[in-house]
Amino acid sequence: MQNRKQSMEKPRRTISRRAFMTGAAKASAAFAFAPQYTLAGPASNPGPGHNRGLRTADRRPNVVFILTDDQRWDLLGCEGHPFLTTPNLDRLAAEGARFANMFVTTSLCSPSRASFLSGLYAHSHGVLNNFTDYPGDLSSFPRALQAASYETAYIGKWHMGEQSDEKRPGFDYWASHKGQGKYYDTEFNINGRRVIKKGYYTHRVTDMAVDWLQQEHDRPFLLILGHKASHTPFTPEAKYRHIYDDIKIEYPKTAFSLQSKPEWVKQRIDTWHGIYGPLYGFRKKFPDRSPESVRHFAEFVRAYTAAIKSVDDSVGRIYETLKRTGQLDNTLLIFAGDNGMFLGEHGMTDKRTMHEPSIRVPLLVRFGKHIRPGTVIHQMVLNIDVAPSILDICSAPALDNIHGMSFAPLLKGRTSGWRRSWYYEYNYERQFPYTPNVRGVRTDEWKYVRYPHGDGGPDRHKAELYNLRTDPGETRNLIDEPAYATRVTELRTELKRLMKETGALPDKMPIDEGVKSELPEESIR
Ligand SMILES: [Ca+2]
Repeated sequence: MQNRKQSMEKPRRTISRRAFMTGAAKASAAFAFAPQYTLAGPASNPGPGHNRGLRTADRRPNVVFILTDDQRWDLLGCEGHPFLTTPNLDRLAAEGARFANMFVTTSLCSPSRASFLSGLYAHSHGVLNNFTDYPGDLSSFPRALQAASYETAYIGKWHMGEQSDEKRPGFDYWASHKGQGKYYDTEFNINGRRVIKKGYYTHRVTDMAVDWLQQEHDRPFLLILGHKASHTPFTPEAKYRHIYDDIKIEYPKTAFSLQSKPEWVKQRIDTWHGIYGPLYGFRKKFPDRSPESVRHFAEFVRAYTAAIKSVDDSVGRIYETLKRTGQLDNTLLIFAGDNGMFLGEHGMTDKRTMHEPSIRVPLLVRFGKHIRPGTVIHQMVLNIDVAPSILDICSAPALDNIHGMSFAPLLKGRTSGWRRSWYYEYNYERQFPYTPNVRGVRTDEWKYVRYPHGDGGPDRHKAELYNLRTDPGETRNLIDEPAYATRVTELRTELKRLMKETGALPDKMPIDEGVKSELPEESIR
């Protein structure tokens, strides 16, 4: 049962029985991709990089999970990007499945990463900002796979707990670093030994991943590869730095139609997270509303986009390594982003809000013959679904009392019982005073977002209502139109139901102190 006395700092990890029934219980419904395994005796067909010691007929799948940073959903060739090409990522989609409606439940790095690992909402796992580590006593899918005798490795950006690069629970092999890392010459902690990896981040973590994959593994394995790209400070490698110099880039139209939006959206436009602000250093004098200063915005978009080119190359190397070592078709290969990114929509940069460019992320899944090539999943899938899905597909014991659902049935075309609505949450950060407290609900057709003050009184800002079918760009906020009053009432009821179901009530959050023009401290930008 929910403990109503728990403090804001104390994460709430218990959820209602109903939540359990709609989440974990469905997730644990029998849907075996892989046969139950038994560990076997001596290797029958040893060779470099091949699984050894498992009877072929009983072999469980390997898992390779690649996570990028701040890559929005359409930063992919296969999503119809106007100039970016991503042939290696497109191949995953062509040979497996692309999730066209994949969302994060909190659009912020660390909270979302913790949701990917745990299958829980931020209010339950407790990683509510970018400075909190993943709780040492909290279960995760890597810990569950390790307990099920998987060999586990984490390579790359972890980004939960700024000050520690120590090996986290659940991993046999560890190569990560403090905080954000750097695009060049990052110091890694590799199983307790600190080494500066000279060169470009994306390639160095890929080198380590390829080396690890090529080792002999006598058990099925999990590799998580965490990329720094395409997070700020956007830094493409030299060979891609100028590939988009000739591409003309302008502010999107929605930046100039804020009439129906709440006031905080209009205030954000001149800040650290707005298009007339400093643009993460691409603009030196700000705010700058002059038409010609769009050139700084264009440079920012080009650099952000070009940084993904190296990630695509990395995915190609991982793919080829799996293929060369005979593991490709027995590996569940998952590619995802941890949160979205505004490229000027509604006058915004960054993420955190509940608008589509912030909450939508890529999700590609390849798993040999188990997924029909070119599958496109349209159901709404969430970051909290990844952990239960991996455990389900690997026939590993499910995590108890989580919020996510296994998407494995969707890969087989079984859509009945899937969610039709979901809850989004974000808490105001004093260090980044450009986004309010956000509580919202999204369905296939509708989105309703409210902005609580945090003091239990009336909301701090006007709410937002969008019909996503007729207005996917969220240009017309319908909240003030009397014709939609009944719809608002329905969505408010649904929001409350979802919050109750996920154990989010009573709802605790900081006080919203409003949008401010000050820049964040330099050390946390
Ligand atoms: Ca991120």
